Amino acid sequence: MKNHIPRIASSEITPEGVYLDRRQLLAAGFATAALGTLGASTTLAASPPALAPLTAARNQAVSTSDAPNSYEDITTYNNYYEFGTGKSDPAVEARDFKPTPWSVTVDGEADVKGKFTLEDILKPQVLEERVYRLRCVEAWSMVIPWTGFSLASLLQRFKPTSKAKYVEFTTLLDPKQMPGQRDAVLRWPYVEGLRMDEAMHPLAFMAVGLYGKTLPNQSGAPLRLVVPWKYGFKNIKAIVRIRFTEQQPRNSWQIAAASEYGFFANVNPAVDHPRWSQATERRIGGGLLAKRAATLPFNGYADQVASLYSGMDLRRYY
Ligand SMILES: Nc1nc2c(c(=O)[nH]1)N[C@H]1C(S)=C(S)[C@@H](COP(=O)(O)O)O[C@H]1N2
Ligand SMILES: [Mo]
Repeated sequence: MKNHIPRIASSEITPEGVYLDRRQLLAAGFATAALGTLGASTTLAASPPALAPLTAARNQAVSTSDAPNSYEDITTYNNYYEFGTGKSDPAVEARDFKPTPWSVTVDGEADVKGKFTLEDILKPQVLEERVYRLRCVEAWSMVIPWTGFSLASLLQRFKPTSKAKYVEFTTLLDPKQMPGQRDAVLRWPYVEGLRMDEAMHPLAFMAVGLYGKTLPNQSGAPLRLVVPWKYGFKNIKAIVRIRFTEQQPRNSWQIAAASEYGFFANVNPAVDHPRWSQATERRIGGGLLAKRAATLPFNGYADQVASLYSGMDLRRYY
């Protein structure tokens, strides 16, 4: 596949985070818009939109040394039900999705509320790269080099009030662009949530890029959550709303099947899904004969996050 992006060695030697260059974003927007009008060209129409580079230093302290999956694996094996339920559907069905212009509405228990453009959101952020493991509830895993910024650095700007106990995220609702939303496979729009202390944890991340480039549509462009110690479904894509709440939000998978998917969704090899074991996982890209690996508590991030749940019965709060 033409889009296999080689690892950018400069990210290892850049001494510190680089402020996002506004021109990078504009370039991304223009690239997408230009493709729309030049769609008559067969080569262009057949290729995904050109994705602008996003330069950022790797945060080695939080990055895994596991080998990252290939760009091709990461962008052709996706769960994104707005674009179909098959793993290879989103790469095809999300091709014409428009992630620019974009804005995010912030409301609920916060002092700073309103509608913010993606540029507003990105302007003060120092982008960094983090290589995180992702463990899907379906018992497969990947290793993904994201570019983005800490979720806490974004949420603090909205000055959540003392009543804000949770934060809820919502994906765009647009059945015209998202054909999967014409089917009732889930209740739309897709909703996810975190407890405030989880959201403020330094590992919680907002991604705008992948492999040193702007996020491709199937990966959740232009803005998606990455919470590496939780099952993949918490990592909500194409976020248009952030709401601070006193009550625990009801997330889409819990609404769909509460006995199978909980609110916390912490990766836990000791608590099986009612229909399959969570004890092991298959690393995507390892080939069919590759050995399954043991799934680790909190997906291997227990040292950093287990204390968030001390005293909680994780069989009950799955
Ligand atoms: N809006 C939205 N976000 C979503 C999903 C979805 O169907 N819709 N699927 C989730 C699931 S089940 C997983 S495993 C991850 C997959 O992220 P990836 O495709 O970037 O690997 O996205 C999550 N975020
Ligand atoms: Mo998943």
